[in-house]
Amino acid sequence: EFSKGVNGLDKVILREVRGSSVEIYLYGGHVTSWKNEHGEELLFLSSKAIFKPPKAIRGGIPICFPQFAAHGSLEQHGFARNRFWSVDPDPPPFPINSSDNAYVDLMLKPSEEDMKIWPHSFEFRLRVTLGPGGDLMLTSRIRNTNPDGKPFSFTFAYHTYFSVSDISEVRVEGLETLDYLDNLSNKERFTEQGDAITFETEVDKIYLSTPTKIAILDHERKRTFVLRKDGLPDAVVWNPWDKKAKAMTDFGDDEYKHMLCVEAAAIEKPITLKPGEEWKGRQELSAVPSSYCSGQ
Ligand code: TA6
Repeated sequence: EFSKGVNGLDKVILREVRGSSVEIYLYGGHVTSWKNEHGEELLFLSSKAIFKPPKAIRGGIPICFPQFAAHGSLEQHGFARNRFWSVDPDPPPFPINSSDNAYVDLMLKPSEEDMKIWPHSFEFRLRVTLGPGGDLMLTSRIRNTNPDGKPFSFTFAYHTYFSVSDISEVRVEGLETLDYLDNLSNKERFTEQGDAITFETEVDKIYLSTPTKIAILDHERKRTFVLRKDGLPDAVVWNPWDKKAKAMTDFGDDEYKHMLCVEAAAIEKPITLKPGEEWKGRQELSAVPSSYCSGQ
């Protein structure tokens, strides 16, 4: 259903019969809440998040498009997360459109202003789906609608902030032995160790050619997040830790202890679309009791 969120910003709430729910702000096409059937919040949203354009909302699932990170003329992580999206008037038939899903279709097209900083026309359709078991799915379809025959290239990420009880009790499985670019040492390329990743300091790594499934285990809450992705070969893992946390005005000093970003992305190899071509990038999140997932 539609309702008004913080500062009167429009948001959509999806509900599922067993009680799970998702909230999406039209500002940024930004998922800010994903609750399980017990009403437990599964995503991190900073208590100091600023719900005021042009600042991106700190937490949930920011959409990074047409660029991940900062280089060239575009602002950090592009501009999709800083724009007002609309409800898609005529969504394309999505294959996962089974009747027991709750979903909403949002659409973003560039404004005249946007065309000045990124001279391409596109249609970005985002479907947010809450499945019968409380799974959260995001499907992005981006089409090049340039009238002048020009292709364009972009990088992309679902910048997902997971809520965790205590970052020092969290393990990530699925990225062992992979190569990554370390954002903390000038994007130098390293190879990850052979066992699950744990956290005791700032991490900002872009893992390359990652598997379609990544698990984030929260020991204390006996909960495992499973991230499944399609069309998104890379995965960013980020925790700002204490120093960077203090430097962010829209982030509580201690909040780094209760969040971890694991971001399904396409970064190393930008995606190029010719006019008329469409790219699809999907991520599916589920939260399962840890016993279910250990050793899988
Ligand atoms: O997720 C990795 C990252 O690129 C970090 O380097 C950090 O900048 C983070 O994104 C947050 O970026 P933001 O623009 O949302 O503050």
